[in-house]
Amino acid sequence: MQMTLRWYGSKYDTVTLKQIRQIPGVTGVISTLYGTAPGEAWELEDILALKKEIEDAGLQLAGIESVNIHDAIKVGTPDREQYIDNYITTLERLGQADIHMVCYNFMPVFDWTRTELARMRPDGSTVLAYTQEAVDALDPEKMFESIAGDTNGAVMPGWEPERMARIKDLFEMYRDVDDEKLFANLKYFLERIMPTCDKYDINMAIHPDDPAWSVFGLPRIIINKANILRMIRMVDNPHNGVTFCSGSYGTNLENDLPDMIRSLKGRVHFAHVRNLKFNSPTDFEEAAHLSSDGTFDMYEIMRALYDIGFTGPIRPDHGRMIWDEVAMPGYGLYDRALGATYLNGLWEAIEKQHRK
Ligand code: DNO
Repeated sequence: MQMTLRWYGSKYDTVTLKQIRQIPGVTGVISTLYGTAPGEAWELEDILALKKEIEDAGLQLAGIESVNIHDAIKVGTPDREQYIDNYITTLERLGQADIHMVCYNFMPVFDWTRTELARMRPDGSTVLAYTQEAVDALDPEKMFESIAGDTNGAVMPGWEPERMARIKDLFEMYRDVDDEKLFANLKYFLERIMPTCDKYDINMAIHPDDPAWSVFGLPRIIINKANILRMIRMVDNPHNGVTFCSGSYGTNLENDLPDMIRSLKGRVHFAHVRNLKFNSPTDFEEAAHLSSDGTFDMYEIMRALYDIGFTGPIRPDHGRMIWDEVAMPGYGLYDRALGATYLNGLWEAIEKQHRK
């Protein structure tokens, strides 16, 4: 595996490439062309400029998170052809730039969903949190406003204000889309892009829906072992793979995370590893990465990744806000650096134990 950190680019991130370079064992970053809209074909020169900036700082651009999917593709409207063509152009240019991992998601309307961005924990750190009760009491159109005050001035990926302004229309677009339609539209998209992925050796890594259940009555399909295996098999190509995100699949306590990883051998192209602490099955908060701070056994998660021979990029996921840092919720420097170091430590121990 290659340890990386997500980086939002010098225009948007409070964390610098120099700081990332100084975290022991972190050799790459995961980034994207922030400022592009879903559906646009990316320019090769913009991709190369991002790559050069990262390489000049002594790091590698280890993959893209995300190349977002236009809603026409998820809904399956006739204009999806144009947007798939644009997606293919972007993939070709990424391939030409020698980039081989692309993370994306297939969530309708909302990307990841949290009801609090700064819940205080007993140690004074703040974390992202979710309660089903809060979601049930909320008008979906008010979702964005309800958390907007806690973003520390950052634009949250997936929650861009332009997108939230169209929320009513988006809900209308998805009115007739159920799980089966969403699966069919995902299959159609994957079949169209796989030849390009084969040509340029690009691993597509679908991100799970977070939380791993339907919110506001919208269909959500990338939520559990049965569905993810269905997705892998319906387009049976090694480039059709997953982002294994422990914090997203882990929102549903019925998901056995190490078992899911083992069942996805050869198809885990990217890993997001973080821990959650449950106060009840429908109330959870993001904990430190350390197993004892939350609910998951992080050693078992890392061991499963090791056992399947995982070689792709991995990143600590959302961190707590600690030491008075002011940054994008979940994406400060300090706690993610602690997370990377801890995950590297687990990996070293597992590797050495295995060699004995
Ligand atoms: C949240 C992230 C997600 C993820 C996308 C992938 O912090 O994990 O926004 O990047 O769902 O497309």
